[in-house]
Amino acid sequence: STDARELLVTTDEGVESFSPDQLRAMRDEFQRFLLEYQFGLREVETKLGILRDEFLQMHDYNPIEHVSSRVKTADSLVEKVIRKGVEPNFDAIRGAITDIAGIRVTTSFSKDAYRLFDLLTAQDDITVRAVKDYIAEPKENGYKSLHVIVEVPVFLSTGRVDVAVEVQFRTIAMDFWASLEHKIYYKYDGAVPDGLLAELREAAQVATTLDLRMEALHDQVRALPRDEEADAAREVTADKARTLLEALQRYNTGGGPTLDAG
Ligand code: 0O2
Repeated sequence: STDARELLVTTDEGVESFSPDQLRAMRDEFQRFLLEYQFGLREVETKLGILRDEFLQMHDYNPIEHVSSRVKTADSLVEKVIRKGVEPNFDAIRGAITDIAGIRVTTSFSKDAYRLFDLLTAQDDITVRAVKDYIAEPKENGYKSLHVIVEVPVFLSTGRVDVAVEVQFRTIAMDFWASLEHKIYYKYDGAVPDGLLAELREAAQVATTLDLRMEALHDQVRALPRDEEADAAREVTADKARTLLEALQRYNTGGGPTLDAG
């Protein structure tokens, strides 16, 4: 006789039953499996945050517009396991599905996408598992993005695990295009009409042209010599502000009203 609370699962091999304790253990194992990917994301996000802050400090320039990240939902993971015919055990899933943890890095310009890719993948605790450069070689539909699967070590109480994280680098224009294409693709359930596909390809061309023109403009502006007159004016204003501050400090400490900052 079977405990009423047991779960019966029908598989090709017949009917299997799971007790509540077994189900709880499976749930805990699944949660722990996904948690490793959360930690992997955190490690890579920290690395990207450090690169961004250091860039700002050293070059007065922020190469990152936006970072978003997600761990695949259980539903979407199960769907992919079935679609790809992966053995339903954690080791097989770990090996076969490399986008359980995903980060998207949006940059202003495509050279920043490559620069961040180089800086991240050069770090000696990062192992590169695969690279797909859809910026250099866009997909047939016009999709552009630089993808890399990296492995990052995560240190748990039980020891080290190397976690796979997919990082996608793309410009704002590429991201705008990809989000729209994604929505259209899902709306038509994959069967997008030919006319719309052609328009999407054309829009991808426009996005590429925009990227190139914006990058050229940006390079021109950065190559301009600094406006020395404006620098001098800023210096005078800063001097006046300092004098005023000193006068106010003297006033506060009883030195009397000597507000002669000019
Ligand atoms: P989601 O919802 O973003 O997670 P894979 O299916 O991942 O095992 P594949 O297709 O060879 O293998 O991987 P690839 O080419 O690196 O693409 C993976 C991800 O890139 C996709 O994840 C999308 O996020 C993005 N991507 C790839 N091609 C396209 C495209 O044509 N249009 C758009 N909008 N995004 C694309 P998912 O899991 O498909 O989707």
